[in-house]
Amino acid sequence: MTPTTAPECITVRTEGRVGIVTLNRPKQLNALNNQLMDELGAALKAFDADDDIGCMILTGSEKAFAAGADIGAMASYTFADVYKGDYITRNWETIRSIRKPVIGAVSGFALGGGCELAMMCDFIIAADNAKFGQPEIKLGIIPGAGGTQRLPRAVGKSKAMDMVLTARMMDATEAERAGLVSRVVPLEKLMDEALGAALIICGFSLPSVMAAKESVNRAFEGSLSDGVMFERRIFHALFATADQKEGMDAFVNKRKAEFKHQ
Ligand code: DAK
Repeated sequence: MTPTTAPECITVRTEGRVGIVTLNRPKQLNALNNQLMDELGAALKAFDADDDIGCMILTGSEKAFAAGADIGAMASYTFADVYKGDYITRNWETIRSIRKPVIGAVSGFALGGGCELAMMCDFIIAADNAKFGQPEIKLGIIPGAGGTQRLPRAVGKSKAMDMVLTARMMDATEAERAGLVSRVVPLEKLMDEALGAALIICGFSLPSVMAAKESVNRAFEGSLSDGVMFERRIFHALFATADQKEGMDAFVNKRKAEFKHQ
Protein backbone atom coordinates (compact mmCIF):
# COMPACT_ATOMS: atom_id res chain seq x y z
CA MET A 1 0.00 0.00 0.00
CA THR A 2 1.22 3.52 -0.79
CA PRO A 3 1.80 5.42 2.45
CA THR A 4 -0.30 8.58 2.70
CA THR A 5 1.61 11.68 3.73
CA ALA A 6 0.14 14.92 5.00
CA PRO A 7 0.07 17.67 2.36
CA GLU A 8 2.80 20.32 2.67
CA CYS A 9 1.72 22.94 0.15
CA ILE A 10 -1.97 23.14 1.06
CA THR A 11 -4.10 22.87 4.17
CA VAL A 12 -7.44 21.11 4.17
CA ARG A 13 -10.38 21.46 6.56
CA THR A 14 -14.14 21.18 6.65
CA GLU A 15 -16.90 23.42 7.99
CA GLY A 16 -20.11 21.42 8.06
CA ARG A 17 -20.58 20.05 4.55
CA VAL A 18 -18.06 22.48 3.04
CA GLY A 19 -14.56 21.30 2.15
CA ILE A 20 -11.97 24.10 2.29
CA VAL A 21 -8.59 23.91 0.59
CA THR A 22 -6.07 26.69 1.33
CA LEU A 23 -2.96 27.10 -0.82
CA ASN A 24 -0.04 27.32 1.55
CA ARG A 25 3.36 28.31 0.19
CA PRO A 26 3.47 31.73 1.85
CA LYS A 27 7.15 32.47 1.17
CA GLN A 28 6.58 32.04 -2.57
CA LEU A 29 3.17 33.81 -2.61
CA ASN A 30 1.59 30.40 -3.21
CA ALA A 31 3.48 29.89 -6.49
CA LEU A 32 2.13 26.70 -8.00
CA ASN A 33 4.54 23.81 -8.32
CA ASN A 34 4.14 20.16 -9.14
CA GLN A 35 3.76 19.04 -5.55
CA LEU A 36 1.12 21.67 -4.81
CA MET A 37 -0.89 20.75 -7.88
CA ASP A 38 -0.73 17.05 -6.95
CA GLU A 39 -1.88 17.81 -3.41
CA LEU A 40 -4.63 20.15 -4.58
CA GLY A 41 -5.95 17.61 -7.06
CA ALA A 42 -5.95 14.84 -4.47
CA ALA A 43 -7.76 16.99 -1.89
CA LEU A 44 -10.45 18.11 -4.33
CA LYS A 45 -10.98 14.55 -5.55
CA ALA A 46 -11.29 13.30 -1.98
CA PHE A 47 -13.96 15.92 -1.20
CA ASP A 48 -15.73 15.12 -4.47
CA ALA A 49 -15.97 11.47 -3.44
CA ASP A 50 -17.07 12.24 0.12
CA ASP A 51 -20.84 11.97 0.69
CA ASP A 52 -20.56 14.36 3.62
CA ILE A 53 -19.32 17.21 1.40
CA GLY A 54 -21.64 19.29 -0.79
CA CYS A 55 -19.43 22.19 -1.90
CA MET A 56 -15.78 23.27 -1.80
CA ILE A 57 -13.89 26.51 -1.36
CA LEU A 58 -10.43 27.08 -2.79
CA THR A 59 -8.53 29.97 -1.26
CA GLY A 60 -5.04 31.34 -0.61
CA SER A 61 -3.56 33.90 1.76
CA GLU A 62 -4.46 37.55 2.25
CA LYS A 63 -1.47 38.59 0.15
CA ALA A 64 -1.80 36.00 -2.62
CA PHE A 65 -4.30 33.53 -3.93
CA ALA A 66 -1.40 32.40 -6.12
CA ALA A 67 1.26 34.46 -7.92
CA GLY A 68 1.45 31.98 -10.78
CA ALA A 69 3.36 28.88 -11.67
CA ASP A 70 6.68 28.60 -9.86
CA ILE A 71 9.02 30.52 -12.15
CA GLY A 72 12.19 29.17 -10.55
CA ALA A 73 11.01 25.60 -11.13
CA MET A 74 10.49 26.14 -14.86
CA ALA A 75 13.22 28.66 -15.66
CA SER A 76 15.76 26.21 -17.08
CA TYR A 77 13.40 23.94 -19.02
CA THR A 78 13.96 23.56 -22.76
CA PHE A 79 11.30 23.05 -25.42
CA ALA A 80 12.17 19.34 -25.47
CA ASP A 81 11.68 19.10 -21.69
CA VAL A 82 8.24 20.73 -21.65
CA TYR A 83 6.97 19.14 -24.86
CA LYS A 84 8.15 15.60 -24.12
CA GLY A 85 7.06 15.84 -20.50
CA ASP A 86 3.74 17.53 -21.44
CA TYR A 87 4.73 20.12 -18.85
CA ILE A 88 2.34 20.18 -15.87
CA THR A 89 -0.63 19.16 -18.02
CA ARG A 90 -0.90 15.93 -16.00
CA ASN A 91 -1.98 17.49 -12.72
CA TRP A 92 -2.96 21.03 -13.66
CA GLU A 93 -6.58 20.65 -14.61
CA THR A 94 -7.81 18.10 -12.07
CA ILE A 95 -10.13 20.81 -10.76
CA ARG A 96 -12.05 20.69 -14.04
CA SER A 97 -13.03 17.07 -13.36
CA ILE A 98 -14.58 17.94 -9.98
CA ARG A 99 -18.37 17.56 -10.18
CA LYS A 100 -19.40 19.37 -7.00
CA PRO A 101 -19.18 23.18 -6.96
CA VAL A 102 -15.83 24.81 -6.19
CA ILE A 103 -15.92 28.47 -5.13
CA GLY A 104 -12.71 30.46 -5.55
CA ALA A 105 -12.23 32.86 -2.62
CA VAL A 106 -9.53 35.19 -3.92
CA SER A 107 -7.57 37.81 -2.01
CA GLY A 108 -4.31 39.43 -3.08
CA PHE A 109 -2.51 38.38 -6.25
CA ALA A 110 -4.09 35.93 -8.67
CA LEU A 111 -1.55 36.05 -11.45
CA GLY A 112 -0.64 33.81 -14.36
CA GLY A 113 -1.44 30.24 -13.39
CA GLY A 114 -3.07 31.63 -10.23
CA CYS A 115 -5.56 33.63 -12.28
CA GLU A 116 -6.09 30.58 -14.49
CA LEU A 117 -6.71 28.38 -11.45
CA ALA A 118 -9.22 30.91 -10.08
CA MET A 119 -10.99 30.92 -13.43
CA MET A 120 -11.28 27.12 -13.27
CA CYS A 121 -13.37 27.50 -10.11
CA ASP A 122 -17.13 27.64 -10.69
CA PHE A 123 -17.32 31.22 -9.51
CA ILE A 124 -15.01 33.68 -7.83
CA ILE A 125 -15.71 35.77 -4.77
CA ALA A 126 -13.01 38.42 -4.48
CA ALA A 127 -11.70 40.42 -1.57
CA ASP A 128 -11.33 44.13 -2.23
CA ASN A 129 -7.53 43.74 -2.37
CA ALA A 130 -7.62 41.10 -5.13
CA LYS A 131 -5.57 41.67 -8.26
CA PHE A 132 -5.93 39.52 -11.36
CA GLY A 133 -3.46 39.34 -14.20
CA GLN A 134 -1.83 37.26 -16.92
CA PRO A 135 1.72 38.67 -16.84
CA GLU A 136 3.38 35.74 -18.64
CA ILE A 137 4.30 37.99 -21.59
CA LYS A 138 6.89 39.62 -19.30
CA LEU A 139 8.62 36.24 -19.01
CA GLY A 140 8.75 35.59 -22.75
CA ILE A 141 5.89 33.08 -22.67
CA ILE A 142 2.09 33.21 -22.87
CA PRO A 143 -0.59 31.87 -20.51
CA GLY A 144 -0.45 28.08 -20.59
CA ALA A 145 -3.34 26.85 -18.47
CA GLY A 146 -6.29 28.24 -20.37
CA GLY A 147 -5.82 31.97 -19.74
CA THR A 148 -6.08 32.96 -23.40
CA GLN A 149 -9.34 30.99 -23.64
CA ARG A 150 -11.13 31.50 -20.31
CA LEU A 151 -10.26 35.17 -19.83
CA PRO A 152 -11.92 36.34 -23.09
CA ARG A 153 -14.97 34.24 -22.25
CA ALA A 154 -15.13 35.94 -18.85
CA VAL A 155 -14.30 39.56 -19.68
CA GLY A 156 -14.55 39.83 -23.48
CA LYS A 157 -11.83 40.11 -26.12
CA SER A 158 -10.75 43.70 -25.58
CA LYS A 159 -9.99 43.46 -21.86
CA ALA A 160 -8.49 39.99 -22.27
CA MET A 161 -6.15 41.19 -25.03
CA ASP A 162 -5.24 44.24 -22.95
CA MET A 163 -4.33 42.09 -19.96
CA VAL A 164 -2.52 39.34 -21.88
CA LEU A 165 -0.58 41.74 -24.12
CA THR A 166 0.30 44.48 -21.62
CA ALA A 167 0.49 42.32 -18.47
CA ARG A 168 -1.50 44.90 -16.55
CA MET A 169 -3.41 43.78 -13.47
CA MET A 170 -7.15 44.20 -12.95
CA ASP A 171 -8.33 45.17 -9.49
CA ALA A 172 -11.36 43.67 -7.78
CA THR A 173 -13.72 46.48 -8.75
CA GLU A 174 -12.84 46.19 -12.41
CA ALA A 175 -12.98 42.40 -12.21
CA GLU A 176 -16.52 42.53 -10.88
CA ARG A 177 -17.57 45.12 -13.46
CA ALA A 178 -16.10 42.94 -16.22
CA GLY A 179 -17.77 39.75 -14.98
CA LEU A 180 -14.62 37.91 -13.91
CA VAL A 181 -15.82 37.69 -10.30
CA SER A 182 -19.34 37.36 -8.96
CA ARG A 183 -18.96 39.48 -5.80
CA VAL A 184 -16.42 41.74 -4.10
CA VAL A 185 -16.32 41.99 -0.32
CA PRO A 186 -14.00 43.60 2.24
CA LEU A 187 -10.95 41.42 2.83
CA GLU A 188 -11.95 40.54 6.39
CA LYS A 189 -15.34 39.27 5.17
CA LEU A 190 -14.01 37.07 2.36
CA MET A 191 -14.19 33.68 4.04
CA ASP A 192 -17.52 34.42 5.72
CA GLU A 193 -19.00 35.39 2.37
CA ALA A 194 -17.59 32.32 0.60
CA LEU A 195 -18.70 30.05 3.41
CA GLY A 196 -22.16 31.60 3.39
CA ALA A 197 -22.50 30.91 -0.33
CA ALA A 198 -21.16 27.38 0.09
CA LEU A 199 -23.56 26.61 2.93
CA ILE A 200 -26.50 27.82 0.84
CA ILE A 201 -25.42 25.49 -1.96
CA CYS A 202 -24.99 22.62 0.51
CA GLY A 203 -28.62 23.09 1.60
CA PHE A 204 -29.88 22.22 -1.88
CA SER A 205 -30.22 18.79 -3.44
CA LEU A 206 -26.74 17.64 -4.44
CA PRO A 207 -27.88 15.92 -7.67
CA SER A 208 -29.58 19.13 -8.83
CA VAL A 209 -26.54 21.21 -7.80
CA MET A 210 -24.22 18.92 -9.78
CA ALA A 211 -26.61 18.94 -12.75
CA ALA A 212 -26.79 22.74 -12.65
CA LYS A 213 -22.98 23.00 -12.65
CA GLU A 214 -22.70 20.56 -15.54
CA SER A 215 -25.34 22.43 -17.53
CA VAL A 216 -23.84 25.89 -17.03
CA ASN A 217 -20.42 24.56 -18.02
CA ARG A 218 -22.00 23.22 -21.20
CA ALA A 219 -22.68 26.83 -22.21
CA PHE A 220 -18.97 27.19 -22.94
CA GLU A 221 -18.82 24.15 -25.23
CA GLY A 222 -20.60 23.79 -28.56
CA SER A 223 -23.68 25.51 -29.95
CA LEU A 224 -26.56 27.22 -28.13
CA SER A 225 -29.13 24.71 -29.40
CA ASP A 226 -26.98 21.75 -28.27
CA GLY A 227 -26.55 23.41 -24.88
CA VAL A 228 -30.26 24.04 -24.49
CA MET A 229 -31.04 20.44 -25.45
CA PHE A 230 -28.48 19.21 -22.89
CA GLU A 231 -30.12 21.37 -20.24
CA ARG A 232 -33.60 20.12 -21.22
CA ARG A 233 -32.63 16.46 -20.90
CA ILE A 234 -30.94 17.03 -17.53
CA PHE A 235 -34.00 19.01 -16.40
CA HIS A 236 -36.21 16.07 -17.37
CA ALA A 237 -33.90 13.62 -15.60
CA LEU A 238 -34.17 15.48 -12.29
CA PHE A 239 -37.83 14.48 -12.12
CA ALA A 240 -36.49 10.99 -11.34
CA THR A 241 -35.00 12.18 -8.03
CA ALA A 242 -36.63 11.97 -4.62
CA ASP A 243 -35.34 15.49 -3.95
CA GLN A 244 -37.51 16.92 -6.78
CA LYS A 245 -40.58 15.39 -5.10
CA GLU A 246 -39.43 16.73 -1.73
CA GLY A 247 -38.60 20.22 -3.01
CA MET A 248 -41.90 20.71 -4.79
CA ASP A 249 -43.98 19.12 -2.03
CA ALA A 250 -42.28 21.41 0.51
CA PHE A 251 -43.13 24.47 -1.59
CA VAL A 252 -46.76 23.41 -2.10
CA ASN A 253 -47.19 22.67 1.61
CA LYS A 254 -45.35 25.81 2.72
CA ARG A 255 -42.63 24.01 4.66
CA LYS A 256 -38.82 23.85 4.46
CA ALA A 257 -37.48 21.16 2.12
CA GLU A 258 -35.40 18.39 3.69
CA PHE A 259 -33.19 17.19 0.88
CA LYS A 260 -31.66 13.71 1.07
CA HIS A 261 -29.34 14.24 -1.91
CA GLN A 262 -30.92 11.45 -3.93
N1 DAK B 1 7.17 31.84 -8.83
C1 DAK B 1 8.13 31.70 -7.88
N2 DAK B 1 8.32 32.57 -6.87
C2 DAK B 1 7.52 33.65 -6.82
C3 DAK B 1 6.49 33.87 -7.77
C4 DAK B 1 6.33 32.90 -8.83
N3 DAK B 1 5.38 33.00 -9.76
N4 DAK B 1 5.88 35.03 -7.46
C5 DAK B 1 6.49 35.50 -6.35
N5 DAK B 1 7.48 34.68 -5.96
C6 DAK B 1 8.36 34.81 -4.82
C7 DAK B 1 9.39 35.92 -5.06
O1 DAK B 1 10.46 35.45 -5.82
C8 DAK B 1 9.79 36.26 -3.65
O2 DAK B 1 10.68 35.29 -3.19
P1 DAK B 1 11.99 35.74 -2.29
O3 DAK B 1 12.75 36.70 -3.13
O4 DAK B 1 11.43 36.37 -1.07
O5 DAK B 1 12.70 34.43 -2.04
C9 DAK B 1 8.48 36.09 -2.87
O6 DAK B 1 7.64 35.26 -3.67
C10 DAK B 1 7.77 37.41 -2.64
O7 DAK B 1 7.64 38.05 -3.90
P2 DAK B 1 8.06 39.59 -4.13
O8 DAK B 1 9.19 39.99 -3.24
O9 DAK B 1 8.25 39.77 -5.60
O10 DAK B 1 6.73 40.34 -3.65
P3 DAK B 1 6.16 41.72 -4.15
O11 DAK B 1 5.03 42.03 -3.24
O12 DAK B 1 7.23 42.73 -4.33
O13 DAK B 1 5.57 41.40 -5.61
C11 DAK B 1 4.35 40.11 -7.23
C12 DAK B 1 4.50 40.52 -5.74
C13 DAK B 1 3.25 39.03 -7.28
C14 DAK B 1 3.86 41.33 -8.02
C15 DAK B 1 5.69 39.61 -7.80
O14 DAK B 1 6.21 38.64 -6.90
C16 DAK B 1 5.58 38.99 -9.16
O15 DAK B 1 5.51 39.71 -10.18
N6 DAK B 1 5.58 37.65 -9.24
C17 DAK B 1 5.56 36.92 -10.49
C18 DAK B 1 4.21 36.92 -11.10
C19 DAK B 1 4.18 36.17 -12.45
O16 DAK B 1 4.94 36.52 -13.37
N7 DAK B 1 3.33 35.15 -12.57
C20 DAK B 1 3.20 34.37 -13.77
C21 DAK B 1 4.15 33.20 -13.71
S1 DAK B 1 4.10 32.19 -15.20
C22 DAK B 1 0.66 25.62 -17.59
C23 DAK B 1 0.07 25.95 -16.42
C24 DAK B 1 0.35 27.15 -15.82
C25 DAK B 1 1.25 28.02 -16.36
C26 DAK B 1 1.86 27.67 -17.52
C27 DAK B 1 1.59 26.47 -18.15
N8 DAK B 1 0.38 24.35 -18.22
C28 DAK B 1 -0.72 23.51 -17.71
C29 DAK B 1 1.10 23.94 -19.43
C30 DAK B 1 1.49 29.27 -15.65
C31 DAK B 1 2.53 30.09 -15.86
C32 DAK B 1 2.73 31.21 -14.94
O17 DAK B 1 1.98 31.42 -14.03
